[in-house]
Amino acid sequence: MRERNGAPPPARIQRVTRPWVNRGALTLCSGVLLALSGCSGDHSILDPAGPAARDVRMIWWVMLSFATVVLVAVTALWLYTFKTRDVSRTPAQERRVARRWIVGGGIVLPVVTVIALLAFGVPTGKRMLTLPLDEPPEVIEVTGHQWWWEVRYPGAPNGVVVTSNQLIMPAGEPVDFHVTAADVIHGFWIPRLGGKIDMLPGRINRIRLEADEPGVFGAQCAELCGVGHAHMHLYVEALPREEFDAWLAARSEEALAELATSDPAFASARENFTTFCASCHRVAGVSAGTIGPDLSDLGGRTMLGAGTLAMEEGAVYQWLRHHQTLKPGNRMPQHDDLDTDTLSGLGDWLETLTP
Ligand code: HEC
Ligand SMILES: [Cu+2]
Repeated sequence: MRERNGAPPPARIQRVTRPWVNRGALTLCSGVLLALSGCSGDHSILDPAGPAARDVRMIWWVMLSFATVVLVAVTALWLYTFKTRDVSRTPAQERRVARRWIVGGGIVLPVVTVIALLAFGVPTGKRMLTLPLDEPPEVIEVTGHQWWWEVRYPGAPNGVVVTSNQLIMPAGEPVDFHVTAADVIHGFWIPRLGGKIDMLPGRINRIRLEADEPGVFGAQCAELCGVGHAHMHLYVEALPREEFDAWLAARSEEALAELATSDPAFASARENFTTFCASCHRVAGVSAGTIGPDLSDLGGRTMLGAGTLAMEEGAVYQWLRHHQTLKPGNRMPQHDDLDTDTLSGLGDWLETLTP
């Protein structure tokens, strides 16, 4: 090798041995697998459990396919621009070609695209509207609070039933949800049933959803609403009509009041509740607070704190003692001033409230 200007000869270039698997392909594969793992489960729009959600999934596939076609077409056009220009065209011909692209790509294509997508989107949206039906559907009112859910059944036969952090609905029939918010904007979304819809303070939004079969579905507040947003889960369960009616009947004002006040063993717990908790919480027959969740049927729930803590023996005490650690920033004051006996007495009593 000839040396130039006294510089040392370039180091011999080593042949780079290729790794056994291509790293890019590996990354792509794991990315796709990760994305696919979101396709099933409690919160997946690709695993619908009702008519509205099936429509939403259809639109999703239509839009994905359409977007793929557009991507391929645009890529083809982009490659086409690398072709050598036809220099034999006169300026007038050039202008005509340019105009064709503008009219075709800028007007015809978007108009056709938008019409095609509307043809799918409008009927789906219409299905979720609360239009009049021959037989009026069950109405369930859901109010978003920072960071819990209030659920009311205005059509219950023995007067309005109120519960919190659980939404029990009849299966196999349309249900109208009237949603609103008490403080900031929240989002009502049960992905496997359809939706979603904003919950706005001072306004009632309506959406009609249906669950084909009885089952349990996940729901999560779908609008960033403050520090507790991630801990704002809603337990949704669809029951056969007869079980749903029995569920409502067990939560009449009288039945709940009887449940809360009948056991003399919890007299002191009830007294403590009236002193320390009644200003914020309602327990039918005992108190009427509305700042926090209604606790009248607390013992029958599956979770505490909107999905924060599983309901099991002693869970209510755990909540009362540690709720600011379990759900940081939540709107219930820490009760460090109350001793263990008082709190566990309250917990034991509330856990018996199982209609
Ligand atoms: C200043 C109002 C306030 C007071 C006083 C208060 N709470 Fe709460 N409580 C709340 C709020 C707000 C929540 C909802 C917290 C969340 O999940 O974000 C809550 C949640 C709860 C929950 C969980 C409910 C659920 O649906 O999962 C229980 C149980 C509870 N409180 C019991 C009590 C008891 C017992 C007392 C009395 C020692 C008490 N609270 C005092 C406001 C209050
Ligand atoms: Cu929220």
